[in-house]
Amino acid sequence: MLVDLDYFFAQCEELRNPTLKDKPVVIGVYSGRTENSGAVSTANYLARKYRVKSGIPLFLAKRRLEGTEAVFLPVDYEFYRQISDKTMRALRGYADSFEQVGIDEAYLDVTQKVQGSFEAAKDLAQKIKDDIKNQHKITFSVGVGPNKLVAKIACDSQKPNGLTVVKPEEVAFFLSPLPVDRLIGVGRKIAAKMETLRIKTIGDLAGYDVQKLVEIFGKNLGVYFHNAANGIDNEPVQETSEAESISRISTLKENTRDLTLILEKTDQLTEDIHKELLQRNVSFKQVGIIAIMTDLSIHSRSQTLEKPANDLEILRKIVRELSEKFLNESELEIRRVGVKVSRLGKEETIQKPLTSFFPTK
Ligand code: TTP
Ligand code: MG
Repeated sequence: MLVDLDYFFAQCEELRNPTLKDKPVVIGVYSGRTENSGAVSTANYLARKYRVKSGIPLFLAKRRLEGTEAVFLPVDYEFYRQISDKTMRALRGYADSFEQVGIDEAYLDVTQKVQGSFEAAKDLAQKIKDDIKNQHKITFSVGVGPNKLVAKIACDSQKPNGLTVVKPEEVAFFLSPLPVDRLIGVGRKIAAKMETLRIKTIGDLAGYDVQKLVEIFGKNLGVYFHNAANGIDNEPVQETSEAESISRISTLKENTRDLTLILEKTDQLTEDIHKELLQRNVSFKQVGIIAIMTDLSIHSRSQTLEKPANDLEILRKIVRELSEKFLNESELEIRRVGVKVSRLGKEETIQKPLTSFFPTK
């Protein structure tokens, strides 16, 4: 399966402000030169109706949305990363192996889970969509196929909130009418070159003599195009490891050296991190704080524990000690603070079940 979160950055903004849902929403990368210079990072589907999409200049997006209730927001990558992490962690639990690609996409190998059945895979995909919608209020599109290549194109064919299953015997029928540039690796230039060869669709490419493709595009690309057009792909889903640390960072209400104000913020961050530790059932062996000062310099302090822990009180105590110590060692006011736990371990390795302490016969 390939899972691709819907209009991701804009969906995150809707998540924290649901009143945006019935308005066109545009997330912009503002270059800062003038108020409107920059490009569209993404837009929700309402904005896309006005031909506003990733990559177009912001001034053009503004013009196309003139007279609407459109809302323009700057990218808040940290927030999107948090939503992404949470969603990816949930998705991971449904897969035999899991490979995240980019902030809003992941491949799930579910072959074992569904014992090779595409019917069962479809049901599983629907269940994942429902579960994650209920728990995290996030929607996404899923493509199910016999390999990564087909799953990806299947996913792209129906968005947002889509579920598209392409069984092995349907691959040729599904792929052949699509334009060649739907294949990864066929960009504008190559598509133009192919058009001169009268190759417009994936079907045209699939039927094209492979020797000729090799002559024109070289051995690697030529063979790749031939295989891809025929839906052949043997790339495994490559397990990506879970993040080895959990961190949170936040801007203080005002620049300050007041320990109470700082601890108020770090306590919040600490609680948040602790929730995630419990959710993931992991312990930590290292605790750190990060301070960004008014001159934007970044400082960190950390402490390593003798034994792994997962206790909120321990975590809070260390964060408080580190913060106090850091304040004594610095002079500037603090602008942002962060907390980080690392050297994470699976909980069962530290806290054995009670029964394990009973003598065994
Ligand atoms: P995509 O998955 O390509 O786009 P999307 O999630 O916004 O929309 P959908 O999947 O429903 O078609 O990209 C994921 C995020 O990456 C997107 O929300 C914003 C960011 N992005 C950019 O910043 N610039 C770009 O040109 C693209 C394509 C994406
Ligand atoms: Mg997406």
